[in-house]
Amino acid sequence: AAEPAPAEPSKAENEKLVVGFAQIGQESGWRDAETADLQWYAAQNIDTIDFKFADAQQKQENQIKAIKSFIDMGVDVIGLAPVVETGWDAVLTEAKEAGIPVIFLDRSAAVADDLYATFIGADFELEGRTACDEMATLLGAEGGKVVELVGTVGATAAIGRQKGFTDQLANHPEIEVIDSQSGDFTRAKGKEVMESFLKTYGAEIKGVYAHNDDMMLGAIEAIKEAGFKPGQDIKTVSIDGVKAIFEAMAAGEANVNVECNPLLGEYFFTTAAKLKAGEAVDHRIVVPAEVHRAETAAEDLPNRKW
Ligand code: GYE
Repeated sequence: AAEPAPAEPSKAENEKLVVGFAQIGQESGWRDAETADLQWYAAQNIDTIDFKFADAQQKQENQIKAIKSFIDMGVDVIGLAPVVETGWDAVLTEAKEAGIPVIFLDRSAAVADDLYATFIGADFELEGRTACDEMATLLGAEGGKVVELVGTVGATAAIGRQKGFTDQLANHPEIEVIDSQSGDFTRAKGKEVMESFLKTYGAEIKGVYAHNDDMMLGAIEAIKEAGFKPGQDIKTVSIDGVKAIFEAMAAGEANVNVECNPLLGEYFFTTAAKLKAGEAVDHRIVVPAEVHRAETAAEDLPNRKW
């Protein structure tokens, strides 16, 4: 009998777009959605993309190790979500010397312009200013005291979200931020910090601004356990747009969400392909977003993609 025809040879490895991505970890629902979207996009394009994914478990040193191993492998493009903004010069200089372009995805780093090709991500200061305007609307003419749950200290997303909100307070003198503490973008720490805010300030607190939904979801638990009604006694504004915050809004336990889009797979890989081909890309690619409020949360819920 004739031998079966050999399977179509797969595209030679070196013809594929080989991309390494140094992910931060799994601190939030937002980041899980981002990772899932990157992996989904790569899987859809398995014939043309070879995706190497590293989870740094929240540690910068692990991200640096991952980048070094991507350089050793000779990948075409490196992606990095810098956990904090500083401490990247040495490893990014190595990537540059190896001729490998670097994409900052979802957060940026404080380095010279020639150490990275582009930063793809949201406008965090705009998110912060928007959050402040929304808080002002929720608190009305009377205004009130607000506490702030800050993201990871030194992270672009935390720096910008704090600055935007603080700058915008100039237009809302009736609002006062009485305390700001980091909850590291996690639900558990958000709850812990909110518990301590409630112990210190109790019924004085009229609003909570959280740099992400996970911290707000923790804060909502703390508020309920302290005997207050989140969404009523204490108004909430948080950032990201994960399903759980839409559920909380639909249940009347949260008020406003400023969306930040984690579905960055297409942005990331199409930009990486251009870089491999030697095409020019914008040095800053802003991912747009929207505001969602409790009033429409129940309708919005079935359409949420993350
Ligand atoms: O908002 C937060 C995550 O860097 C934009 O990081 C990202 C932020 C996101 O952990 O939930």
